[in-house]
Amino acid sequence: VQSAVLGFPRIGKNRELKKATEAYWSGKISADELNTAAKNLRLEHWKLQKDQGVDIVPSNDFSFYDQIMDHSFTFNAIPERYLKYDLTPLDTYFAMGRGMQRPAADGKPAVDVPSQEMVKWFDSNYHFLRPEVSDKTEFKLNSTKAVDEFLEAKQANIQTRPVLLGPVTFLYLAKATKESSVKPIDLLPKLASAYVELLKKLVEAGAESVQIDEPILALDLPKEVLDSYKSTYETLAQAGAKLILTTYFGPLKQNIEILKGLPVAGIHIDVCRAPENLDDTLSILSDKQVLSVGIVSGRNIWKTDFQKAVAVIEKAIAAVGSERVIVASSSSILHIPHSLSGEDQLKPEIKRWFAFAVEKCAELAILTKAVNEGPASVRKELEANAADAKARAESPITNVKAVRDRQAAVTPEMHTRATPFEKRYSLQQESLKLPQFPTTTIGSFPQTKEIRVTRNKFVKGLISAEEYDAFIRNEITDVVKFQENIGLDVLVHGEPERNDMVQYFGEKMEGFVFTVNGWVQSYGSRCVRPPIIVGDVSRPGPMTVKESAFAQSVTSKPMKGMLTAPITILRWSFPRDDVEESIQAQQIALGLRDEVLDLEKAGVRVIQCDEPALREGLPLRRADWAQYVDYAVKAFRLATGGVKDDTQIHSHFCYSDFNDIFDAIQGLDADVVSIENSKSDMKLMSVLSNYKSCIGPGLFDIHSPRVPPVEEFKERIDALIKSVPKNRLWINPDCGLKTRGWPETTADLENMIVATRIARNENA
Ligand code: THG
Ligand code: ZN
Repeated sequence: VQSAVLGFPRIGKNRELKKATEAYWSGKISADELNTAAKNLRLEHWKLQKDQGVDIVPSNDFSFYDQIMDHSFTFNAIPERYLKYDLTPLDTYFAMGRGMQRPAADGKPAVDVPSQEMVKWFDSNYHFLRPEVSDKTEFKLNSTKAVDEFLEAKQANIQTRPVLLGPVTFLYLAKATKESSVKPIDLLPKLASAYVELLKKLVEAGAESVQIDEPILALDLPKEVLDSYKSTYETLAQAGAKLILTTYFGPLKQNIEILKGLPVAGIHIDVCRAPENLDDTLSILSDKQVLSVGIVSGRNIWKTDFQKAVAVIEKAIAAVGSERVIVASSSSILHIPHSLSGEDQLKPEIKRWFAFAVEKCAELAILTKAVNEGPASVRKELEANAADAKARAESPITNVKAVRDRQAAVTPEMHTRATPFEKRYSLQQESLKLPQFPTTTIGSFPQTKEIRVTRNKFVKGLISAEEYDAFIRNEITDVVKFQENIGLDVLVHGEPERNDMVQYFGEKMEGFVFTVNGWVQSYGSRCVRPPIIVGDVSRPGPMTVKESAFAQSVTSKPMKGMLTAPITILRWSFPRDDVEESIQAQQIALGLRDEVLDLEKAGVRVIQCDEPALREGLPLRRADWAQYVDYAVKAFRLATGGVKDDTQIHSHFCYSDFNDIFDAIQGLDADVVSIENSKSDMKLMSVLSNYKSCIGPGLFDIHSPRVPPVEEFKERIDALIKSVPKNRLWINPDCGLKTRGWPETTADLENMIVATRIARNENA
C-alpha cells in the first residue's frame, strides 16, 4: 500500500508566493526572480511531503494563479482579446487571471482587458477562472509546464505524479465565448488529441503514472457528458500513460456506471464525503485496476480518526489486495492551511484536534504504515490519535448544555414575523418616514489606510481602548455627516471597526478559534484566514450594538445595523465535523437573534443581515438542495424573526444569477433585499417582477472606478420601474464601498441621489 497526496497548498508557509507574485505585478521584482521564488517553493513543498513520509507526491499542482487557468493556457484556449497586445506569455497568463490596465508607454500601446470570469470551485472556498472556448479555439500544446515541473522534481531526485485536470471536466466547466455558438463539450475530440500529446511527453520524461482529475463526476451530469467519457479516455489511452482517474467532493452515485471498463490504471474516490463510494467502486473495478482511497480530508482541518480510517482501508485491501490500494487525501489539500507550527496561541487542548496540510501528510504516512506493517508498528501514534479524539468528544466546549437546551426550546413561531410583509411594511414606512424610492448603501464605506493602521495598532496594543474608541466614534460621526449632507435616507455607520465580515463576529462569539497564519488561497494571490468552529456557538454579549447605537445617536435619520447572517458565518469558517451543519447554523442564528433584539432595543429600527454565501452553499447534487435551503432559510428567519412589526429587516446578495436561489431568498421574508444588478441584465429584471418584498437592484458597479453620469442612473431607474412596483423599489449601489476611494464614492452617490430625486418628481 502506498500513500498519496492529490495536491498541496502552493501559497507557502508565509504566503511567499502571494508576496512574490504581487511584487512582480507592481514591478518590484523581475519575471526571473518570480520564477526563482516559485521554483524554491515547489522544491520545498515536495521535500516537505516526502519528509512526512508520503510515497506519491504531486507535481503540476503548483500554479501562479489558478490550476484550471493553467490548463486553458497549456492547451491554447486563450481568448483573442489577450493576444493582441504582444504581452509576454507570463503577462498574457496574468492578464487572463486578473485583467490588465496599463497606459501607453515606451512606444507600447495602452492595454485594457478584463480578466476571465471567476467561478467557485465546486462547494469549496476556492475560485477558478472559467475556461472560454469557441469554434476558433485551436487546442495544441502551448506550454510544457506539466513536463517541466515533473523534470524539475526529478532533477532533485523526487519522483512525482503529475496532476492534470481531465478533459471532460475542463470542457464541462468551460463556456463558449460571446461570439461563438459552439457547445464546449462538443470540442472534446479535438481537446483529447492535445491531451494525448502532453501525456506522451510525460511518459517520455519518465512519469510512472499521471493523476487525472474528473471532479464533475460528483455532480448531476447530462447523459451526453457521461457518454463522452468512454471515447475520450479511449483516445487518452493511446498515450500509454498509466492514468489514475481522480474523483472527489461527493458520492458518484449512478455516474459510477461510466467508470466501468474505462481504460485507466486506477480510480480515486472520496470516502470522507461519501463512504458509500467504496462499495460502489469495488463493484465496478476491474481486477487490475488500482483503488485510491481518499480517507484523509482535503477539505477540513480536523485530525483523521485513525481507527475508523484503518477499518476502511483494510476493507479495500481485503477486496482488491494490498498491491492495488493507495491511501490518499480525499482531494487536493489546497483547501487547508499550510501547517500548525507557529500556531502557539491555540490552547494545546484544542490544537491537538487539528491537522493542517503538513500534518495531513504525516497522517497519510502513519495510516499506510499501520496497514503495511500492522498496528503495532505505529502503536504510539494510534494511541495518541485515539486519545485526541476522546478528549475532543468529551470536551465541555463541544457540548454546552445551555446552548443545547436553547436549541431544544426553539419553536416554529420563532421563525416567523408576527405580521405579513404588506402590513408590516406600511407600518415601517410610517415610522421611518421614508420617501418614495428610499436611498441607502450596503454597509461599508471606504476603509482608508488610516483606519487599517489604527485598527492594527489597537490589536497590537500600541494604543489604548479609549483612544481607539474615540477614533472609531470620530470615523462614524464623519461618515454619518457625509451621508446626511449628500442626502441618503437610510444611513450606515460605515464599519471602520471591522476586519473580515466573518472573523469580526467569530471573535465575539464563543465556540470559535483563530489562527495567526492559517491562510488558504481564495483566488489568485488572495487568501483568507477562516475562523474554526470548535464547539457549541453562543453570543456572550453585544457585538455591534455600541457602534450602531452611537451612530444612531448622532443623526435623526434611520441608522441601519449591519450583521453577517448564519450561513455566511458557517461557510466562510471551517465548520465542525462532529455536529450537523444545520445545528451549527441554528446556534449562530440564536446568537444573532439576541444581537438583533439588542439592536432594536438600542433604537436601531433597520437591521441588515447579509447572506452572500447562501447561494454558494447549495449542495452539489440537486436532490440535496431542499434540505439545505430548509435549514439555511430557517436560520435566517430565526435570527431576524423576533423583531417588532415596524423594525425593518434588510439583506444583501452579491451575485446576479438568482434563478437557482430565488425561492430561498423570497423565503427569508426580509423586508428589503439589495442585489447586484449593475449589468442590468434583462433575465434578472423578469425575476425581479416576481419578487414579493422590496428590492434594491444595485445601480452602480462598485468594482469599477468609472462614475456613471446622472442620465445613466436615471435610465436604470426608469427601466427598473417597469419591472418593480413603484412603492417597492429601493435605490443603492450593488455592494459595500469598503474597497473604493472617497472621490469616486462621493461622485457615484451624488449622481445616484440626483437621479433618484428626478425620478421622484416624475413619479409622485
Ligand atoms: N471572508 C472569508 N471568506 C470569504 C470571504 C470573506 N470567502 C469568500 C469570499 N469572501 C472570498 N473573497 C475574498 C476577497 C478578498 C480577499 C480574499 C478573499 C483578500 N484577502 C487579503 C489578501 O489576500 O491580500 C487578505 C486580507 C487580510 O489581510 O485579512 O483581499 O470575505 N472568511
Ligand atoms: Zn455585496
